[in-house]
Amino acid sequence: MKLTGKCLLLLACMISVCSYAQQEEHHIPTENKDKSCEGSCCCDGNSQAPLGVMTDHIHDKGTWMLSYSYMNTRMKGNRIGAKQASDAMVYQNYMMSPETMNMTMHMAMLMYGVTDRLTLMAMGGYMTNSMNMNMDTAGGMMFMNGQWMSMPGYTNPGMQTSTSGFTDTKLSALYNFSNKANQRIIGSLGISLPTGSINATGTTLLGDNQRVPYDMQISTGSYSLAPGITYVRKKGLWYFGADAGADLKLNFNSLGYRVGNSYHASTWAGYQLLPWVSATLRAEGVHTARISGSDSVIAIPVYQTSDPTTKTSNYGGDVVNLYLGFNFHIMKPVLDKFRILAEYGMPVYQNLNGTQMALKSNLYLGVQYSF
Ligand SMILES: [Cu+2]
Repeated sequence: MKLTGKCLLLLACMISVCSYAQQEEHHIPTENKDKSCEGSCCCDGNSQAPLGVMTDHIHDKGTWMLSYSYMNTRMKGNRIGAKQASDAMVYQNYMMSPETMNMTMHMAMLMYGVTDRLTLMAMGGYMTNSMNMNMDTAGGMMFMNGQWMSMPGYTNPGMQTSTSGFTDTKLSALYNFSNKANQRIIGSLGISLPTGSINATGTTLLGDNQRVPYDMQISTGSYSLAPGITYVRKKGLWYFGADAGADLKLNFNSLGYRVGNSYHASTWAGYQLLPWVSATLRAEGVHTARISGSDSVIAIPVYQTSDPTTKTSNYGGDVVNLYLGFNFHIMKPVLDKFRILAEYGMPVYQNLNGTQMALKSNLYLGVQYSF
């Protein structure tokens, strides 16, 4: 019932947009009809969506875009549900407590306009994860010969581990349903191929070169489908947008588990401060489901009672982030082919399943080159 209503509303919107666009076609003033604005508009100046939204624009037929993005996600401390949890609280159920985690990705993306409405996109990258863990030093615990032993007076230095490798490869198609010059309605469909590793090794309780838990792996090991819809509109120096999408894992991976599906929605507003720079504010909500199944190497009792990141029930949850962004685009010869974008976000709400590391910040930096 609810879904039918939403579909009808969407259909009505699309029909009105199309008929309005047809009416408007004859009234577009000539100065707005420059080549750069045909097919994929809202792209003039800096009126582009913030960097964290990747499905906001398309390219004119036969044109390309190459981009590099740097992405950094930091986590610090723990949460049990929506509440902050101290190490002492984590130690009530586990011998170890994650302290910080740092995820960095270098991502390359290529876009190509097949027609003025259809753009294809491919992306892949290289990822590095690192994590620090504290150990229950109050109990003077030490892990020896496959078990925890009490050693009064002993202070455990904790544990560091890191992994790195090439990520999954994502291929997407983006289609603009809108005819209007000052807005876009882009439907997108992506497929992610599990080219990254789920066998990455690092330091665990059992020593070096051990397979690390799920969050330290580079890939999910599953094929996934990513449908999405993005709306962008420009009005004077302002621009607005919203998007919603999902990442649906299609199969259990070769190690016998499936990372939870995720669903996201965001909305933003941008304002052109100067001809070459605009600022954006964005709110984003993300829901991630739990992991199904488990990796038998990770699901052993000694891990499960020691390290919260080894338990599949400690994955997934809801997070709301607020982002501030800047888009730079200088409309001078040569320079107009480049765009520089930056976005920084922090969570304002997080409610996580079980005991988990809390998100602290997301940073995105990108350079885009159109040709
Ligand atoms: Cu592009």
